[in-house]
Amino acid sequence: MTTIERAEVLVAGPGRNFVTLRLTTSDGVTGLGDATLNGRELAVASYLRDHVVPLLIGKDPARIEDMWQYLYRGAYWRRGPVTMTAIAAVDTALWDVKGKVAGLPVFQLLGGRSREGVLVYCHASGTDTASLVDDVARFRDLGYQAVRAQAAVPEVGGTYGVRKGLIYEPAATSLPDEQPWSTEAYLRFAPTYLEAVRDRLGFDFHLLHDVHHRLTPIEAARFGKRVEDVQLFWMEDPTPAENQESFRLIRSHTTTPIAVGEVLNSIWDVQHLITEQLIDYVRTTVVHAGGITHLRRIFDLAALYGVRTGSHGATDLSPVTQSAAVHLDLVVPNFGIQEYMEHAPETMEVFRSGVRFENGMLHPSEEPGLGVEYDDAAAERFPYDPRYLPVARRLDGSLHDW
Ligand code: KDG
Ligand code: MG
Repeated sequence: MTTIERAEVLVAGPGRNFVTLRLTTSDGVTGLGDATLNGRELAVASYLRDHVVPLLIGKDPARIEDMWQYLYRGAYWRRGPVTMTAIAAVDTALWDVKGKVAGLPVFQLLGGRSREGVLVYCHASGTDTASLVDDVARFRDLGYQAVRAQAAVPEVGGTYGVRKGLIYEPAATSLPDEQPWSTEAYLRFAPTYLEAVRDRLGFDFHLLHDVHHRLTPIEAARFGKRVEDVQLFWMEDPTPAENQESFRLIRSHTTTPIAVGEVLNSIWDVQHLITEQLIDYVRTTVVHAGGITHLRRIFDLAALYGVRTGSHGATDLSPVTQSAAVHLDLVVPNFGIQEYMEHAPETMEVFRSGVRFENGMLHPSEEPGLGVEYDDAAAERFPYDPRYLPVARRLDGSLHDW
């Protein structure tokens, strides 16, 4: 019987930090899984190295579903970002292996194409309204059909989602940066820049906005209602989702579509949001929600309730996750959109990926498996360097949701 012979946890910082699991079978087939949890990377590396790798050696790599159940139920301690990211890495690597063994790209194993490409949205930002509008126009010129728009709120300086250079990277400091926040200033300003984008550039593209958990439910309801004429594709994470019930209040006040899920890790975390139709798009991802196997389960549940997919795809999700997402997006009937941020050139030196962008869409490679290779020699040049995401403080000094 073919077995898993080797499991390596690879930690490197090419442009930013990534944790990657590489499995090698007794037949010499390798598979990659992303295990990156931004700002908490080594917790997952240890979970894998110390508690999962010993369980993998000698097991049958073909039994993906059984391995998922073994790592989930067998741990006794369930759910949470660290556990679900570790399970995701194993699951993704096993799908990569299965594809290579079968000689087929993973999307073929998942049921084959439902569409020709995967519609993506990119990140436009600006330090004020004028520079934001220019940035949205620039992305439209590059062929993007969907653009997320964020601008710095004048009264509070730096704000979530505003790029410094060409690459947006919020985990930029060796201790968490402390950023000021004023809900009042945001609520006054954000609707005006979204309106300016529509006034200048029209309605023939999708416009998205990420609230990034900054509002209470009633504030989010007011925001959603205020921007209805802008016709957002979605407002993302209008309020923290620990309390799934709070979305009922937002829903009852506005027709602006709602997207939630990038920090959620399991089907149970999104169960009521989906079955009670409190959201329109579910943003759970391969890497933080238990891998391809579990994400497919979430997406299938969502399909029953008319909820579409819109997976997280920021740069802290490695090119392995990006490729796995594109394979799954190509197949599921209720696909909505995929987030896409270009990785830093250093990242792409380590992860050789066959995913390509064309006319506002991503396309997977036709190579067997996921079509991503890890370059060990390149990774050696980029050691792990601890980085934290910022925190947000209200103007009175108290901590806010970042
Ligand atoms: O690690 C956190 C980032 O991935 C997150 O802040 C990005 O909100 C985000 C998004 O929508 O891409
Ligand atoms: Mg987000």
